[in-house]
Amino acid sequence: MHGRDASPPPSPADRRLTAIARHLEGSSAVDMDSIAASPTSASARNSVFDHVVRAPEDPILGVTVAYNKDASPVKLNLGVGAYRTEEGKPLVLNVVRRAEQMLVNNSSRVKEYLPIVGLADFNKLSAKLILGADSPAVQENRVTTVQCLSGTGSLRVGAEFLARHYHQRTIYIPQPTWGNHLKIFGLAGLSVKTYRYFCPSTRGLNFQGLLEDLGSAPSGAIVLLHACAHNPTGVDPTPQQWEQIRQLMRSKALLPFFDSAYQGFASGNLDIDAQPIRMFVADGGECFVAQSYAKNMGLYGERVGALSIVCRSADVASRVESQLKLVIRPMYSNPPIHGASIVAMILKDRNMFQEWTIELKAMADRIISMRQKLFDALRSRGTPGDWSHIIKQIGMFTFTGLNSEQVAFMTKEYHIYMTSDGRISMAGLSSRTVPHLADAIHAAVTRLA
Ligand code: PLA
Repeated sequence: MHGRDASPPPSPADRRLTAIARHLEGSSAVDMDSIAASPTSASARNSVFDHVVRAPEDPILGVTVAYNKDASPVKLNLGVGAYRTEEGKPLVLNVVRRAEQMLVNNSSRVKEYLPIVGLADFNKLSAKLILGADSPAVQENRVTTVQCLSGTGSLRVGAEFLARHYHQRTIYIPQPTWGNHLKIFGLAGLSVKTYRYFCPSTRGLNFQGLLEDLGSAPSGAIVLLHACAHNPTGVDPTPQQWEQIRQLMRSKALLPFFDSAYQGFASGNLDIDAQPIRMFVADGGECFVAQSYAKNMGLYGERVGALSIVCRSADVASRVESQLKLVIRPMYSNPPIHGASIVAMILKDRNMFQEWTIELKAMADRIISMRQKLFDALRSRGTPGDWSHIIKQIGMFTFTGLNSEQVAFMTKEYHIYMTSDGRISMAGLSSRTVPHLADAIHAAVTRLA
């Protein structure tokens, strides 16, 4: 066997993935022959990776990289959606600290591997949290839930499962959407298309466009839906619009894949924010849900999340789960235990759950109060334009309407860091920093109209 290439020749699917990966890395196809033939310096000749092109930073996480390099005392990071206190500090919830303390004090706890699908209690409780404690789908064992690496990992495992086992390989994602969606689903081997979602002139939902695009999607296509607090627009359908979307999707057998990264952050209430998902589950049809505890429990770096697949029978659900294990095992074998143990403890204990909902509501309320403060600050400066969308939009972000030139100006002159699409993380603002942001926006829109 030595010296033989054991791998089979690349399949068309492999070649497609490589092409996507190259594209995402920011490099076009690489001509290996011309590299081998071209004269190179002695040191460069030594590397077998000479052809590797420097990739651009991630459009969201790269903002933090740039922010960290800035020495200015007034710098402000409104890029990544991470909650900050009024003092501008990251927050670990009291209830999370308490749960961690109890875990540490319990000497009977060990660090064995979890099963491939993760912590059983965590999975059951996560399904109930998103689908409702009295959900018939949960009671009838029609839901399979697997613990995954936060929201991203849950989306990726769901995407890989669909690419292997679902007859339709096209997924529709909203335009715009969280930037990682395209990459997650594309690299899993699905063909990604967009549906109209946002109307720049009204800064609201393009409901007509959405209905038209989903209405002309091929039967069976997968549709990615943000459960609440749409990222980056902060614009959600109304309950009546959700009902129309549901009817249209079910009539065309479109498969809903919900991304729930902000349960509790939109309204401050966990049940209200889960309502769109529960509407789809209540009709008895299939549904995918990716849940993240990054934001609502502040467990960002612990990477805790879950993928639930609602099926039509318990038998199908258990077969689906057996295949999810085959997806997960060669990816990361099994998920980490610590974060899921914290979540399970909080969801299981009545008092801790109650304490969590209060802390969650306080985070949501602080974000809402920042919206009002920023709106008032722009109004008092007489900043040109209608800024009412700041108070109308929902969740962690405001989609300001600032263009990339204005964003670049604010970063250069005011040391304010945000994504180039004009999205700001309201959770990163405080009463102290609102005037600085308002000054920057005012200067940007008056100088670079
Ligand atoms: N889905 C949506 C809609 C998100 O906004 C995010 C995170 C995730 C999934 C994934 O979160 P998780 O894997 O950490 O659970 N979006 C952030 C961070 C907050 C990021 O880009 O990774 C954002 O700033 O948009």
